[in-house]
Amino acid sequence: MIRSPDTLREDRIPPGQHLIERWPVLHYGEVPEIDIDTWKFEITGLVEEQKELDYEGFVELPRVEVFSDIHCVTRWSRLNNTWEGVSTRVIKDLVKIRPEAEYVMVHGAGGFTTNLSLEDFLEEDVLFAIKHDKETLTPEHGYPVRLVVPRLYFWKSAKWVNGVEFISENRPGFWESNGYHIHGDPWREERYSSN
Ligand SMILES: Nc1nc2c(c(=O)[nH]1)N[C@H]1C(S)=C(S)[C@@H](COP(=O)(O)O)O[C@H]1N2
Ligand SMILES: [Mo]
Repeated sequence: MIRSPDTLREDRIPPGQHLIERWPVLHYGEVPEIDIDTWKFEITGLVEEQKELDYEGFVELPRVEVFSDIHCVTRWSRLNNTWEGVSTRVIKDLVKIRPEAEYVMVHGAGGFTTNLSLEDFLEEDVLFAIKHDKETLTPEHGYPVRLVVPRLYFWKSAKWVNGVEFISENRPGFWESNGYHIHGDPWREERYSSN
């Protein structure tokens, strides 16, 4: 089990956050209906050869478990989450990325996007999760696959993920184009782009 480093802090609640026990559901638009038989995960952009996985291929990949805290920009934090899924490092190793690749755009159903530096994307505690606290993700929380980026605000943890695109320059994703910070470190309160 990989422990996200922020869970080892003496005070685990970032500035301006408060603790909650339940797990709220937050997203733009409707919960998409996903047909697992036609679902695809695409690895595109600055790669030597694009790669596509179906659900069977995805769940056969080696898994990791990550223990992390959730910090939502709307000021709630939920501690002690266990995730199971595929490390972003395993996904990266399925392709040969070009040296110009320095950022990623993660894509979700309905055209959702979120941007990350390659460095943030490849941290040890970042994964494409299929389970939360031992249970398969529910549709509202991102079934079949969601990204989890424990060290950044939770809007970066894209639900209903269907691909990752390697890119050379940083570009804002969906929430980042709608007022949220381009990076989103909760410990520095990188909440909004006016920061
Ligand atoms: N596809 C998609 N993923 C998304 C969002 C969204 O609108 N669409 N919203 C983000 C935001 S703002 C938050 S706070 C978290 C909420 O995840 P939860 O509903 O599992 O708590 O999902 C993130 N992932
Ligand atoms: Mo959010």
